[in-house]
This record gives sequence, structure tokens and C-alpha cells, in this order.
Amino acid sequence: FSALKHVRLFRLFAANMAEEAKKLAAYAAVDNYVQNNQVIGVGSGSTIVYAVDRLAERVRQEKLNVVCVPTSFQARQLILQHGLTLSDLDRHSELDIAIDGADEVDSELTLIKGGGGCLTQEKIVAGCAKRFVVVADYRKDSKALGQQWKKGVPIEVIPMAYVPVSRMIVRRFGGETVLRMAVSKAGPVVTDNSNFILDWKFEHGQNWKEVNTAIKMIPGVVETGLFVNMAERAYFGMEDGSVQIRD
Ligand code: ABF
Repeated sequence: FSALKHVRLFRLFAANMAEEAKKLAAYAAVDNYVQNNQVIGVGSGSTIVYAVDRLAERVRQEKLNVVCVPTSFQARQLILQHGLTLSDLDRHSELDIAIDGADEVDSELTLIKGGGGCLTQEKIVAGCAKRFVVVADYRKDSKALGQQWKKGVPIEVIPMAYVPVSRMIVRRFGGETVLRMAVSKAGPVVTDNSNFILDWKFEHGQNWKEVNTAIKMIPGVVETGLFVNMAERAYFGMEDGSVQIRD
């Protein structure tokens, strides 16, 4: 075996372990939170795919009557593909639960979200839910934000404002911002709401509540990927096959 093959095998092993962990967390959350006659907010990302799998399974097996409100185009597609009942905030503005992934979860259940670019709709849906639950693998668990997720806090901005918003954030809070580019590098990422995303690489030790409020006050900022005092619980799938709960 060459060293390269060892590295490849290890990466494959680690990726499989993370997928298994996502599934464990997602299944645990759906099994503990979902009940008949609920309106459920469906998050975005790769962990939520397992949650929707499990939700659809339970709906079929237990003949549950649930309605799903998506947080993104991806979530909408997932709901439709699984034959679940699709709704929206016009028809269901109060949700029983919302389940979503995260990029990082700190010890206080403050989250960084928006690595997938859907932070605004995710925050709106989570804000309409009586209970908001996070599903994640062990790599998202951290004591303080920035220890695990290195890409910074995503901030959705109105396109014409991305330069002044960027300047104001850096002047006030330090760090640096990067305009998120499409994989092709041909242009910026455009969100489901036709906006741009700035990834703010912050300095450690921020007061997230204050920072979130202050950034939201900057004209041109639509939303931040900081979720403060929103999640009531996080499920982490662990490397050893267990599930850890943080309340
Ligand atoms: C969304 O998907 C996010 O806000 C977060 O960026 C991401 C998590 O994705 P994954 O489950 O793929 O890690 O919920």
C-alpha cells in the first residue's frame, strides 16, 4: 500500500463516519420531536436530507398528517420528492417545530449557519417555529464559534451594498470579508432571494448577540448567519455511533 492510498482510505473512512453521524443526529431529532398534526420547518444542507428521509418514513409507517414549510429551493425539492405535504408561511405562519443543520454550534447553542447560502429563509422559518432543533455531526460541535468553521459568518447583502457593508463590518468589528463566489468563479453566488453573500472572517471573542444586532442595522444587510438564542436543542451524531444532546 502506498502512502497515498492510505490517505485516500482514511479520507473515505472519515467521510463515511461523518455521513453516519449526520444520519444518527437527524433520525434522533425526527424521532423525538415529530408528532401527528404538526407543521414542520424543513432546513437545508446535507444533514437535513437524512431528517427528511426519516420524516417520510414515519409519515408512511405511522400515517402521520404533517405539513412541511421549506427553508430553500433544496428543501422544497426534498419535500416534493418524498411526497410530503408542501406549504408556506402564507398558509402556515406558525410552525410547531423547525429542524435544520448548522455549520457550527457553540456551548451556548449560538450557531453559524449559511454555509449553503440559505441563511435568511432558514432564520425566518426558525423564527416562526415554537421549537427549533439543530442536527449536526461531531465536526460542528465547538466551545466557541470559529474553532471549527473557518469560513466565517455568512452575511446576506443587497448586491449594490456589498462594498460599503463590507467596509463597515471590518471597520467596526475587525477581521475581513470575502464576497462568496460561484464555484466557476465566473461571478458571485446569488441566493434564493437574489442577493450576495459576504463571508466575514472574524476575530475571536465577540459578543455574538451584540454583533448580530449591530450588523443587522447596517443598511444593505438582509440577514446574518448568526443564530443567537434561537435553538432549544442540538443533536450531534458522534464518531462512536452515539448521539449527544445539547440543551
Ligand atoms: C444549512 O446547511 C446551513 O445553514 C448550513 O450552512 C448547512 C449545514 O449543512 P450540512 O448539514 O451539509 O453540514 O442548514
